[in-house]
Amino acid sequence: MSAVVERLRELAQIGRQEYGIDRALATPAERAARKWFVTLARARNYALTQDPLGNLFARRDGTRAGAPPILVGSHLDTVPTGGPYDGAYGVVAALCALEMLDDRNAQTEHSVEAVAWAGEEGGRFPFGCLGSSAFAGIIEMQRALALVDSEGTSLAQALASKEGGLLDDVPARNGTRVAAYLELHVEQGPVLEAEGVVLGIVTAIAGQRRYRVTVKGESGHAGTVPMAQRSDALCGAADIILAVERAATAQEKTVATAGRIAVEPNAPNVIPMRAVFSLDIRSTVDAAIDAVESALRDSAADVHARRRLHTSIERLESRQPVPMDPKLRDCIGRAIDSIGQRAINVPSGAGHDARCLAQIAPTAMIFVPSVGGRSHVPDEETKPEDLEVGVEALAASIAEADKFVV
Ligand code: HGY
Ligand code: MN
Ligand code: MN
Repeated sequence: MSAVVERLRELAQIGRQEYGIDRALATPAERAARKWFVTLARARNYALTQDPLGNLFARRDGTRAGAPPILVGSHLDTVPTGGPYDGAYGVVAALCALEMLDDRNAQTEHSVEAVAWAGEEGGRFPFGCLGSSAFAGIIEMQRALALVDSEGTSLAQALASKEGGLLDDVPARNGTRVAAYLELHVEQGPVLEAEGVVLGIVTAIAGQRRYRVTVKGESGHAGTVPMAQRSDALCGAADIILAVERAATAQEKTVATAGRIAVEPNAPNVIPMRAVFSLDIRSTVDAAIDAVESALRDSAADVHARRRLHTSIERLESRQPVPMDPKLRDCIGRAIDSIGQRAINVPSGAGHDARCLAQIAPTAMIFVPSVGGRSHVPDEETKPEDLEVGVEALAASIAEADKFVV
């Protein structure tokens, strides 16, 4: 069994729950995954560093002193019911690619660092790609550390804790210079499988906006308040969610999801007085997101008039679509040719740390197929042979990028 397959099986045991894998940022399971990464990297004497958010780097030295490093990686955290490949594959494959360069005595001018970015999923602390956003200067480090989870614990407190915090024996990282960034990831969509192709070169990462929507009404006795006199916050939230669904469906290549909802007082015989829900709207076309957002606002006004409800819409994140670097994509294309493989261009509907690194360095991504296009589910699957081809493509792309980047 290849190293990448074996290691992913091992990593999948860390944070395994009854229904999938749960490794939220700065929890014992996610910290254990970071420790696991350190053990593997230390076995090859890669120099380890971490930054204040828990981003973790394992460096294989290059030959040109002072050259900025090429970073290669992804994330170890998962959604609460995650599968074994989203993020984990890109981190494990980065280490395997460095080892492949070692075993082939392949020197690179640039140092190459395998990276595990902290908090990509944005599930526990409300900001996606948190570690890579801070690294790329998209969010101030202090603002990131001040984010709080649903229990009111700040990221700073979580990272200072023994059970989920920074690793004791890993020195601090200095600086954020990057020559280029490469990320290998499972596609999490159906295109490669449908086309019967093993490798995809990502063209762009979809734009994304995340909101917290609060609908306030009036509670009352479920048995005595006539329907016409109700200001039912949950019914209002349902109207808004369905209006957003209709608006997204009407747009090309646009999706919208209300993935999380909390109702107060959340009692079966009390009319809901408050409903708070998340909204995630994405598209490769920014104007399409605008259209869905205006449908959201129109629907909020409508439920105010019709149901006497008050709605507040908080925009938590707003990301433009991010094109991948054309020259680095060409590098990947040449590398894939050199290993006798074929690739197609494919957009990414999912968000990735690469969209942050693209703000500070030439950045590109490689996909391998997801069985049934499924991800963010426990039965997420990619064939072992495809995982292995991805590592070969990544190692060849590192060598090719090393010749091209400054
Ligand atoms: O939500 C996403 O697209 C990513 O998996 N965090
Ligand atoms: Mn991911
Ligand atoms: Mn994900």
